[in-house]
Amino acid sequence: MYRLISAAPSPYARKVRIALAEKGIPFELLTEVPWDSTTATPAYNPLEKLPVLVLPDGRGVYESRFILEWLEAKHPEPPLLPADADDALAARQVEVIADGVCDALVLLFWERRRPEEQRSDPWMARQRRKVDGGLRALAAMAEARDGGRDWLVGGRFGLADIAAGSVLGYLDVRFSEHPWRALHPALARLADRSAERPSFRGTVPTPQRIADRVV
Ligand SMILES: N[C@@H](CCC(=O)N[C@@H](CS)C(=O)NCC(=O)O)C(=O)O
Repeated sequence: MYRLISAAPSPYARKVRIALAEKGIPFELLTEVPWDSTTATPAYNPLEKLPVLVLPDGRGVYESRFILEWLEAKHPEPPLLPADADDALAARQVEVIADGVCDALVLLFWERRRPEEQRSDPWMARQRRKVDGGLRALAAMAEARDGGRDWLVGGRFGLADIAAGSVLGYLDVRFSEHPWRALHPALARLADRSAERPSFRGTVPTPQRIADRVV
C-alpha cells in the first residue's frame, strides 16, 4: 500500500490527497510537521519537502506536480487530466498558477513570523502581488466558465479544480483575512462546488503548530 507524507495545512499535499481519493486509491496518511526535527521527509526527499508518496518498495516520489503526473500514469482511471491536448495544457497552466500563489503565500507566512522590525515590506508587497495577480488569473478563468458554475476546464472536474481548490483552502486556513471571496465571486462559487465533493470534505486543511525554530 502507498503511504503519503503530508501536513495538515499543506495545499501541495492536499492536491495529492484529493487525487488519491478521486481515483479511489487506498493509502496510509502520515501527517507531519515538515519544519520540525522529527520529520521523516528528508529520508525520502533530498529537497526535504512534503508531500512524498512512499511506494510499497520504500522509494519516495516527491514534488506534488510530479506525484500527480505519476498517479495519472499509473492509475489512469478516472482521468484527472482532460483527453484533449489543449484542455490538458490549460489544466496544467491552472496548476502552475495555483502552485505559484501557494509558493508566494508560504514566503509571506514565514516573513510574518519574523520580528516586525526585521520584516521587509517591499519583499512582502512583491509576494502579495503574486498572490493577487494569480488569484485574478484564476478568477478570470472561473468567470469565463459560467461565472464559476462550471468546472475550470473542459466541463469536467479535474486537475485544474483540484489545484485551484487547494490554494483557496490554504488561504482560508492561513490567511483568513484575505477577502478573496468578496473580490472574486466566481472563484467562491467554484470553491463551494468543489467543497461538496467527498475528496474535498475529507481533506479540509487545519493549522499546525511548528514546535522547532527552523532546523
Ligand atoms: N513545490 C513543492 C512544494 C512543497 C512544499 O513547499 N512543502 C512544504 C510544506 S507545505 C515543505 O515541506 N516545506 C519544507 C521546506 O521547504 O523545507 C511541491 O509542490 O511539492
